[in-house]
Amino acid sequence: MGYQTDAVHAGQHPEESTGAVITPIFQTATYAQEAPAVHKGYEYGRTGNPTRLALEQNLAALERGKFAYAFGSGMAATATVSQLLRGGDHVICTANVYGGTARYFRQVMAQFGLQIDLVDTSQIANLERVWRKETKMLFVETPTNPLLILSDLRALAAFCHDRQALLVVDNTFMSPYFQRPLELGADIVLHSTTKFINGHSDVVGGIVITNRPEIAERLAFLQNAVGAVPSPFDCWLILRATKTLPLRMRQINANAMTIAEFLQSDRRIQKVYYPGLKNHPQRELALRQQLDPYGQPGFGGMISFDLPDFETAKRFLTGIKLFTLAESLGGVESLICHPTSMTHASVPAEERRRIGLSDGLVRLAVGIEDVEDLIADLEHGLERV
Ligand code: P1T
Repeated sequence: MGYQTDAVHAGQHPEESTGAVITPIFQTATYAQEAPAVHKGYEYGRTGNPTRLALEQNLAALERGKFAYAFGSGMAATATVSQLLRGGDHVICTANVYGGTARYFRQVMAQFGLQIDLVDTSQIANLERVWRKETKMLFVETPTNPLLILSDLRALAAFCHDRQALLVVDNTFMSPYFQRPLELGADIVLHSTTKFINGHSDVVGGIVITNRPEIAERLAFLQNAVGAVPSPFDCWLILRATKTLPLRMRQINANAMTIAEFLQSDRRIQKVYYPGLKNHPQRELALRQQLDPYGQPGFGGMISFDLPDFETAKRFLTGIKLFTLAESLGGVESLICHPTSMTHASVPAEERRRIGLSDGLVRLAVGIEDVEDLIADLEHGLERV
């Protein structure tokens, strides 16, 4: 089926007992059994839920994968994927990941004996430098949060598979509409569904998708054994949102391109980070790797730019009204954030400097509003710079 058809229909069919067109919210913790171990495929709400299953099947289809498992947050998805590993194993993670991901590996998994290196995964030489015989997983975010640095997924998949390690990709920033890492050779894809997939800033959730049956079996086990599962209502809200994912992503992408060009033409802004800009150092990779299901390139809705320092950024941010100052991204409404004091505050200052995340950096998550209104709002902020 075509991608938009899958977005609307995959995993869903009229409900059998009533004909309800929309998959119901099966708000139940448990299921009646006819006799011990005789049931309709559902035993207990943590183990399985029909609304959750519909969402999982829908998102598997959109990532062009076979198996998907839903979680209560993006971090719960990352945590469950990391439990595929054992103490003593070594993980390499993209240095400039979402701050919470770096915090999780450094401050939680390290306590369980996992060894971790954070490196710039855009350069394969960096992987060769830290690779060891214990390296079992490469955890990549592309483009990164918030500096929009890309990693070449096809090259990384070949590199990992030569060495019997798993390539895991956090695809939150592109959404499956503009990037499908399984098609490029990744073993596992995960998302914070809180972002573009749900797209309405009203649910926190996560999803993990794979094509490999042995990984799927272990993930299904962990989903039940660890239990970081989402509620049926949250699954239903996300399932409702994925029907419009292609429409939202196209509008977000068009708005973001216009805004990135506007920002780049303004002399008060030092540097704009957006892979769609002609001078982005990795635009050629973006054109190869970030494609919609119909083969058209897309660059997503995330834009960052440098103002001279924190004080200037603060003045700019207090002049903004339509973009809401808030963490998160991917909703229909535009958000703006100051990574150093907000999303990446848990990253040590020295590490932020090392990866080039300046105190004056501002991050936009562009929504679907009229782009003229968004630009007028940014102009108000720039008057204070
Ligand atoms: O917030 P949660 O649903 O647990 O997802 C964590 C997460 C994972 N991966 C990426 C790339 C993310 O951006 C996030 C969460 N990010 C923000 C809240 C933010 O404002 O960047």
